[in-house]
Amino acid sequence: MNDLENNDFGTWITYILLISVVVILAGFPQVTNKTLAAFGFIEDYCGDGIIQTPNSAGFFEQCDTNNFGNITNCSSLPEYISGDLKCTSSCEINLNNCVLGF
Ligand SMILES: [Ca+2]
Repeated sequence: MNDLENNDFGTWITYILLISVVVILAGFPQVTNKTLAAFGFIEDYCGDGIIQTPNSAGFFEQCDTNNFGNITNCSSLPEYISGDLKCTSSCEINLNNCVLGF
């Protein structure tokens, strides 16, 4: 019985370790680009505040964080009269908050 209890304890420790690894790996992609850049593995990435066409991942960024390049707001775009531009976490311009003119 005592051996069985010890085995149960070992099994729980294993589960806890596995869950910890999964939680750490699940959070890792959020810091990957910054971490890779900090160590010099990549130079240009979505989230560095600079629009690259393309960035190190080969993606042509439309915006980056609060940087929209020559576009200053929704009304600088044809058809739109007001509203706030958003830059998605994948560096694409989101016009959902822009108001269309008529
Ligand atoms: Ca970038």
